[in-house]
Amino acid sequence: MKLVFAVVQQEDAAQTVQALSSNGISVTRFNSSGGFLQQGNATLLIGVDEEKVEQVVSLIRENCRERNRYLTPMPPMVEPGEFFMPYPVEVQVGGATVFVVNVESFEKL
Ligand code: 2BA
Repeated sequence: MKLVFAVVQQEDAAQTVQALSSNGISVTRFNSSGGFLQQGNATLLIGVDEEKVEQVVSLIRENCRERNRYLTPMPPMVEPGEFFMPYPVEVQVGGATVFVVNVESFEKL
């Protein structure tokens, strides 16, 4: 058995969960946030037999798309009379960041 962790954008999370569920794949969704942008995203936790991992990754790929986000840098300390114009920095996010790990044991109690 494998455990798939997928960090997805919030906009894509509901339809990805729906696609997985309607294909009979169990999924748990956590609200999370990225360390770099400090913006909300979602992490999906999906436990599946190894032969289903490819299907899971395909469903995630089909439902998550790349987007541009903007990060406004923190202003530095400026001396009186100096002027700082914080230009937003464009960052490409997604479709999804996917980790697949081995499961040592799986029980439903
Ligand atoms: P964030 O950490 O908020 O990162 C958002 C996007 O910012 C990233 O998109 C990437 O394009 C950019 N980015 C991240 N760190 C950067 C850096 N040090 N310098 C320049 N740009 C940087 P994605 O790569 O698509 O990642 C989306 C989200 O997936 C991340 O949100 C984070 O929550 C998660 N993630 C990505 N890689 C991860 C990893 N190795 N381990 C754990 N979570 C990860």
